[in-house]
Amino acid sequence: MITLYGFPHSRSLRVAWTLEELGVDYQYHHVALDKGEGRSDPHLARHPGGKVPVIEDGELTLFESAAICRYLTERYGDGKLLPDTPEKRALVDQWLAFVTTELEQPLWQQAKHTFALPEAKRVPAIVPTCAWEFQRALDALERRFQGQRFLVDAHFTLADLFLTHTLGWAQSMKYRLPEALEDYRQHHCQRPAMARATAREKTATDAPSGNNPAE
Ligand SMILES: N[C@@H](CCC(=O)N[C@@H](CS)C(=O)NCC(=O)O)C(=O)O
Repeated sequence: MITLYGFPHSRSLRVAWTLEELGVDYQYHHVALDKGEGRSDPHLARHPGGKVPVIEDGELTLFESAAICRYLTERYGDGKLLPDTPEKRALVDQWLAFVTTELEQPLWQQAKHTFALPEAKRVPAIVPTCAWEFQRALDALERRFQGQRFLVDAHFTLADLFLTHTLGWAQSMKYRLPEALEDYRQHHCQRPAMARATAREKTATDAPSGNNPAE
């Protein structure tokens, strides 16, 4: 069975959501990043940077949320979450790269310099530049987004899953999204698989330590 190593409200939700969309069985291992568990030897053996998400699937250990979700859809998707032509799959990859490099990075920089980094490492003066960069990426997205329900093809793909998740970060960081994008985000957030993934994350987090699979 697949094991997902994750932490609530992090990028591991993308993986849990993908697994739920695909209907693939998995166990969720909560990595207590807030207690330094990411830097433990067992976790550093899974991810050299001590981060989440990571999955184990048989002999394969894989990190990086986009690579993991892409693998899962290739391996277990059976037509779900990926279009059926190379050209359309390339467009999904384009949006995955756009979301994880252009859109997410300014948000993540802002989060790091606001609360995520140790206080002594934060540079608060960078925050307005992050906001400016995020707005530029959002403007670029808007130039291509015509209020459609899906980014590629006529059904929900990984591109929509990643964009919805990342727009959720923006929304929780108090950015005001253009109405059409906020409508798109809210619509996809209502997918039952997203609710199941969030519930799964919460159950794993609330479980007393020792309920995780053995290290
Ligand atoms: N590019 C990576 C980013 C992974 C990442 O930064 N994960 C965060 C949680 S969202 C983490 O584990 N942070 C712990 C740390 O930096 O020590 C991905 O998409 O998987």
